[in-house]
Order: sequence, then structure tokens, then C-alpha cells
Amino acid sequence: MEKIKQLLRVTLSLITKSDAVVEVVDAREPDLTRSKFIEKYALTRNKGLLIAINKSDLIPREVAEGWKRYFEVKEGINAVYLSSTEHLGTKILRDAIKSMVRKEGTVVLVGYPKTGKSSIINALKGRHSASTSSIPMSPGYTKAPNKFKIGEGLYIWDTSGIIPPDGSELERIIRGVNVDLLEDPVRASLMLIERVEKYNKDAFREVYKIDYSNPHELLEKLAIKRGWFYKSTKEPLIDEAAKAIIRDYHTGKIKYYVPPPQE
Ligand SMILES: Nc1nc2c(ncn2[C@@H]2O[C@H](COP(=O)(O)OP(=O)(O)O)[C@@H](O)[C@H]2O)c(=O)[nH]1
Ligand SMILES: [Mg+2]
Repeated sequence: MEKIKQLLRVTLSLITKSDAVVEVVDAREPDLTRSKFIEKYALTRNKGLLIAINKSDLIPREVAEGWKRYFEVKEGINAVYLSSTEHLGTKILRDAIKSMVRKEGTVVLVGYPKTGKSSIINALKGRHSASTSSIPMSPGYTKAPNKFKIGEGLYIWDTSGIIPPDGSELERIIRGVNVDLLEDPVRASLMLIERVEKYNKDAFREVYKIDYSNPHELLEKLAIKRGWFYKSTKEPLIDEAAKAIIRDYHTGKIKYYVPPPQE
């Protein structure tokens, strides 16, 4: 609990020190991975706000366009879409940041864990010195943040503002909660599988090349395929399969999209 408050405090202080905020959301779930609290915090302090719809390689382009339009037209918030790992749209992001701060300024990237903040910082800096975290909630705030130049008069904090995952259990999974902190990974993965299959029923078949008739069977077959068994009973270790699925979700291997609200 203390750690969560600490994370949020760091994020809010980074926002206070910046001229503009880039809120990174996951293209598969833009609505569930945005934080209206953070948006409001930024806007009431007269900071520029841009939504960066990352992991767009996982969704069709017209859907990414639809979400961008939704944020801009319905909500009056500028948005861009990109894929930081495929290096698509990073120039558009840089230009959008530039036009937001006009002459000179510092921006901070904020977002839930695993939305791709470190990957975007790397892409913007053009060299790979900001490490991407494999463990959410271990942000490495051990040193004071540094500013990096990402354009003429344009600076970015080398550390991102992490929004601690909140909400329902499903929301916390989608918002990048640390898999090792889940009390019941099987239950959590079943919720995630149900959510994903609602929008793409073949999402897991495509990734794991496994056929199955229900989510529980997917966990069993994945454990068997990977050779994960309880030592004592030789039953498939479905906990391990459940964690693997959630991790694969976080690392951007599972493809589906939620359409933007009707325009
Ligand atoms: N498919 C896909 N995966 C991404 C993208 N950006 C980041 N990732 C992956 O998502 C995971 C989390 O990225 P990271 O930059 O560490 O997120 P952070 O926790 O917000 O700093 C990593 O496994 C990245 O490789 C993207 O544009 N597309
Ligand atoms: Mg990071």
C-alpha cells in the first residue's frame, strides 16, 4: 500500500515538474488503460495532454484511427497511435509533442505498467539506454530523474510516471499488475481469456497453436505443451500456464481490439 502511494506521488511530482504529459495507453484497451484521474490532474494544472495509443501493431489501422478520432472529436484530447517496438509512428509522436510544447519544454510519459513507456522513451531518445522493465512495480526510482533532449528545445524525463493498477481484478490485470502478486493466477487468467475471446475468439489459438474447447482446457494443454507438471501428482501445472498467458498479454503477444464507442 505504501509502495503504491509512493509510486503515485512520484508520478504526480513528475507531472508537476513538466510542461506536458503524454499518457500512454494500450491500443487493445484504450479505455481501460487510460486514467481519467491523471488526465484531470494534468489538465487542471494547465499541462498539455497527449494520448499515445501504443502497441498499435496489435490492432487494425482503421481501429487505431477510430480511437484517435474518438479521443480528439469526442473528448477534445489530442491523440496519436504508434508501435514503439516496431518503430512505427514515433516521428508522428515526436512532432505531436513538439507542437504541444511550442517553443521549449519538458514532457513526461505516464501510464499504467506495461503500456510501453520505457520502449517509447527508448524510441524517442533514439538509442537504447533507458532499460525496459520486465517487472512492473519495480520502477527503479533509485536515482533522480534525468532530462533527455529529444528535439530542439524538447526534453523528456528519462523515467516514466507509473500509475499503480487500480480497479476490479480484470482491470488490474489489463492495467499491468505484477503477475507474481496475484493471489489466484488461474482465476485471473480465466477472466482475461474471457475478455479477449469476447473480441477475438481465436486470439490464443493463433499464439499457442493449441486447440481447446474451454479456457480451462487451454491452461491444461499449454502446461502440458511446455512440460509444466506438479512433481508429486504429475498433473499439469495450470498456475504456471495462467501466469504465462498474463505475461504474454503484458508483453504484447495477444492480438484483439475493442472498437471505439460509436461515433
Ligand atoms: N506488440 C508490442 N509490444 C510492445 C510495444 N511497446 C512495448 N511493448 C512490450 O510491452 C512490454 C512492456 O513494455 P515497457 O516499455 O517495459 O512498458 P512500461 O512498463 O510502460 O515501461 C515489453 O515486453 C515490450 O516489449 C508495442 O508497440 N507493441
Ligand atoms: Mg518502464
